[in-house]
Amino acid sequence: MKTALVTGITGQDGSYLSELLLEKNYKVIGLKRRSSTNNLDRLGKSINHPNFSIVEGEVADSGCVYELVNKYKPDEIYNLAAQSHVGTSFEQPDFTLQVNALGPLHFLEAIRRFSPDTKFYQASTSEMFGKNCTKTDEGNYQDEDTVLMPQSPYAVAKVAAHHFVRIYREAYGIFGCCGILFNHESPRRGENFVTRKITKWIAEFVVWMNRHDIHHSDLATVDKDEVYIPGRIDKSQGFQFPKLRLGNLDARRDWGHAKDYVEAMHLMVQQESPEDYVIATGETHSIREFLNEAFAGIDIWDWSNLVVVDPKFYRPAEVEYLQGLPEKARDALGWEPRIHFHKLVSIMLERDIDAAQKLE
Ligand code: NAP
Ligand code: F7E
Repeated sequence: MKTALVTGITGQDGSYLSELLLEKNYKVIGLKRRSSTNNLDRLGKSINHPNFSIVEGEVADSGCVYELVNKYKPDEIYNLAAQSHVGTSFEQPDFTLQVNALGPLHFLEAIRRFSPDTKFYQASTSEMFGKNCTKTDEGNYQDEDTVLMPQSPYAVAKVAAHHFVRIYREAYGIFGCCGILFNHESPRRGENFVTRKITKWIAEFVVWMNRHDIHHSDLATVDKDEVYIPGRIDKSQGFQFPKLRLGNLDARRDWGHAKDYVEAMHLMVQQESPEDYVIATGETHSIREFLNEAFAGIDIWDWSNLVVVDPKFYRPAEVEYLQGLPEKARDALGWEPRIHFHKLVSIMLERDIDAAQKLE
């Protein structure tokens, strides 16, 4: 039985990856940082599995990481722990660098010193491409050869980690690989990422409409300049609903489903030699298109008076265009995404509506 240490176990990807590895008969050790509240909600399917355990640890603490790697000497380490919010990285650049760049360095150094046969997976990201894409007559895209041009402290930290993995691979022969994953979402996505923020808002809005007997025809009269969507009875508290406040609606992302993407992580680590792979769907959509698709799911075709563009959610520097070309992963790993944009939006919306209705 193989042992895998998975950092970031409480996050979206950590939860799906732990389920996949347990299905494959791994012993999974999940690394969780100390927290004053219980944040194991996403781990419902793994937590009571006999081959699953949790250890507490902090990836920015080198001593802690060295001790863990030396103690368990796992067959595989999947380093998913990160301050993963790009917007937050502008407010906490120093902390983001410590966790996202030094964290992986600590693991590589621990592997070099104490467990050289351990295989290492690093969660790299499409954010590393930042402003850049490869331009062709057929269209623009990013792949493994596209030059990295990060646009945020988050991305700079991830680029540093990406190069650390390459250097440890070349200098010390460590099996280290990086998955350059484009945005991937799911019903378990954090609520302050744009996709989940939208589907959760719509779900709560639907429940509010039903509770207050608001009909689609009532929405036509909602004033674009109002902060709230008024109810039919009066405008007092409870009879009004705050509009959805978002930032840049024109940025484009290549969105896939996290469940598909954790399979790619595992496949990369099973290869003979360690290499880096772009993981993406190959499609790009704007936030506006995500809004169109999600609102269409509740039969709203014009959402312009329900959504407010709030500069508070703009980033000091933005990544405008992401569209991955996952040809290498398809050819070498046999990996292809099963869930594309339309299905992804409907899965997320349905799950959020279910959850909001249960809370009623
Ligand atoms: P996520 O839901 O935000 O999960 C991040 C995880 O890291 C959480 O478990 C978090 O713990 C943990 N963590 C944060 N700081 C830590 C620290 N100092 N020490 C130990 N653990 C710490 O992110 P995700 O979407 O699952 O993404 C997983 C990884 O892939 C991240 O590295 C992210 O940067 C990268 N990535 C994500 C995407 C995407 O679209 N989802 C795309 C490319 C790359 P708490 O629960 O305590 O906060
Ligand atoms: O933003 C715009 C925002 O925060 C997507 C992380 O998993 O994927 C994720 O990073 C776009 C940006 O994801 C709001 O400006 C508009 O253009 O959902 P996001 P992200 O920044 O792409 C990459 C691959 C990672 O590696 C990261 O870890 O949406 N946007 N309005 C908004 N974004 C947010 N969060 N909130 C808004 O209100």
